[in-house]
Amino acid sequence: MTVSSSLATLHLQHLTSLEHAYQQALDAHGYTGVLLYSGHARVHFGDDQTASFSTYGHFLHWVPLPGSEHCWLLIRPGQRPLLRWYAPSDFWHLPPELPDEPWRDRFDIEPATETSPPQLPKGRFAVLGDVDGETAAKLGAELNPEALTVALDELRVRKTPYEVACLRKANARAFAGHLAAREAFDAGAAELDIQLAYLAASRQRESAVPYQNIIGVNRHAGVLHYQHYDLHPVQWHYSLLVDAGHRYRGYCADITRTWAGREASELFEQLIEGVTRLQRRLIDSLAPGHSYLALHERMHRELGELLAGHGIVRCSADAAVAQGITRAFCPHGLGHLLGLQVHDVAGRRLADGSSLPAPADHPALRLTRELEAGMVLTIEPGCYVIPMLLAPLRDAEAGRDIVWETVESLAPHGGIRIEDNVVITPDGHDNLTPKS
Ligand SMILES: [Mn+2]
Repeated sequence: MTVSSSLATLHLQHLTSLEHAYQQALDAHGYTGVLLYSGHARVHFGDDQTASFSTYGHFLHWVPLPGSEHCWLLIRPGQRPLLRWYAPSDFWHLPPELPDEPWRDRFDIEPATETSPPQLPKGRFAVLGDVDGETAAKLGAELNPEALTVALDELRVRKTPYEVACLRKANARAFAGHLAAREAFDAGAAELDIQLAYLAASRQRESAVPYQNIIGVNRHAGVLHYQHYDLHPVQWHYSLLVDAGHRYRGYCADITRTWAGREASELFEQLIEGVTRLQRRLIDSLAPGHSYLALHERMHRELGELLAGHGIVRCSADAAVAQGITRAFCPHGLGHLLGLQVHDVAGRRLADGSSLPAPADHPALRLTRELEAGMVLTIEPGCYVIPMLLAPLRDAEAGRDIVWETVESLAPHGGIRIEDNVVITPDGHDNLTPKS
């Protein structure tokens, strides 16, 4: 067995609750069953090479097979789930093998050498996933009906103990990578070498990470989704921002740390400390019933206090928020739901499916719901010097409240983000990210 017996047992309990929840959702929407497609990697145009690939979340919700392609899972209430497992005879590749784990006994497993879907019995079926209309029509199934998709998305919002255990494990592995990344930076490594140190310590290949790791040295730390890995070490070491995760049985970690380099200013070190403390205060207050939007707004107020307290703005915290100054220093949301997708489903919807959009002045906020026990989410306040966002303030009235000399002194450090992954419990919360 490739998994601990306690996790295997939790997985079986997870399947039991999933069977019940699917039964209710299918009954409520009048379906005989649903066929979930794993998806498959896309071939580049005019080429025989494929892009990296993520298996569909609703498929992974049942089976811990990230990376599996051309597989189908048929769910019918009261019957054993049918897994059509694609394992072609192929001497070019190693044919995939199912792990030897107890969950297999709960499924009817049908090995397939063809990519085609299983035949559907009589009844009203939906097919969910990256499937074309022709295939769905041949199956006689409704393709990605929205109401059912929304209902199944909602089942992923509150995590079972199995899912929390997987997310905790993903966090532990990612964290080992973060420590190695910091060590590599302290030893003078280039961004690419920091990335490689991260991958080695977290034991994963680059194509398996849940999202492209962000390894930003100096000004690159201020590029929110910085996408390159410089090959050459920098001369001056101001800062390192690493936003990087791990995928365990499909479940994603999403952790960010920012470290001061040898040449960092004292103010930047104080700001890292300040953002870290701000982040911990926000985490300390997490419990069911809180509005995530209110927490996001609190982040801005406390960021205003941090800017005022360190002489980066001359105005009050409230004035910094009101004039949009804090939004220029932190244009992203406080965080998002986390699970089988790094930005997990249903963050901006109510349980009944009605939408709960982000407010106009915080369009990037990915989670607008009230917190509930079982939700896993990130808390990731940031503070950056982003020239494109600060430039318009220079000539505006708000610009008079900004101490530009100090901002310029921070610019070579790029920015700061501190991000942990937290599960909401019935009486509070549990931080899944190891302590630094
Ligand atoms: Mn995140």
